[in-house]
Amino acid sequence: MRDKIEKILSELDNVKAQTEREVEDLRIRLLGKKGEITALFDEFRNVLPEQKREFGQILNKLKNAAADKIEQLRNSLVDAPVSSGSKSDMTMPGDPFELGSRHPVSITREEIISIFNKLGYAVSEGPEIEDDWHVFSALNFPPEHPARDMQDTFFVTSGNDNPILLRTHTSSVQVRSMEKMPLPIRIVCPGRVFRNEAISARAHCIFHQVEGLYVDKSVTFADMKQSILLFAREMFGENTKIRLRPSYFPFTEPSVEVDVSCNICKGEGCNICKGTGWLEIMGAGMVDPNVLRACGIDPDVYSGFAFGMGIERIAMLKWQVNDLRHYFENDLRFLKEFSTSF
Ligand code: 2NM
Repeated sequence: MRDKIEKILSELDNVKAQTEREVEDLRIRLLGKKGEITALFDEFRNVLPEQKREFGQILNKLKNAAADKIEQLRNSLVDAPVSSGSKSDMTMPGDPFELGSRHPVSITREEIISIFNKLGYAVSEGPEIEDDWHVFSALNFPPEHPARDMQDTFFVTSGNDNPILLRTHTSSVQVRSMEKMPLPIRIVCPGRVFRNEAISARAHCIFHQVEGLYVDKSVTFADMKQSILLFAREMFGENTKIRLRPSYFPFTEPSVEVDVSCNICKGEGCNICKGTGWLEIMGAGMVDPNVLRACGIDPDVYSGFAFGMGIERIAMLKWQVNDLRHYFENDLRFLKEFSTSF
């Protein structure tokens, strides 16, 4: 019996454990119902009466030493969970967390702006809640123009001679710039605009525009054409061609609609360009002398060109998105399609 006790004591001095399982196995082997120390207590019944005192003491010491050791091993595992297989393994790859991605409208807006930055245009911004003067009157809209109708424009206040409304284009920012900035002016105006329209695959009551304006002495239609061509080549590829069709806007004269050659079918005709080989991207024109005058600029000295495009439309052409509503629904399945762009 003495030998067995000595053996267990020396084992306790040297025992090590890596896991809680090993500690528990040791406890069961020594102190469990059929454990080695438990068995020694059974044997103790047969010890001679005169030796009972001595053996009783060393058996109790052994039992306490075993219990202490097990407690100590368990604590050392809690203090150092890294070495424990049942705790987290710090060598495992971390939980991935998803990075968000930029919205396609933001990506496109920044691409448009950066192209015009290279051509010397600064960015100018202004209020979304505007007055009639900056959205309509200064831009040569006649008093009875249909765009001034409740059907087309969201009004905040009505009734007085300069109602407050949500801007229907960012030309209002250009009016403010012409009123305040020193000449020459070369700016692009990105922003949200609002129109009282039924929502469909092609129209939305809120969308985004970039409008551009260049006013200086002797700015010509040829300057406008070349600037738009440079933009189109940067945006849609170096072989892109442009085509101007006569149009009408109250604020420009002459006015044009600008098409780019379809880079899907290379002009052959496909379902994106509806078989025409051309895609409409913007409106443009020479700023009407009435607009310059309304903004305090002498049209006999200065001239300018302006243009405007819908960002959603440019983004639809860029990525062949067929329904404008995707841009406003924030469906992650759609937004994740653009995650490669920074
Ligand atoms: C367009 C088309 C043509 C335009 C005109 C002006 C301003 F303020 F100079 F008169 N800003 N933007 C303009 C011209 C906008 O959007 C389709």
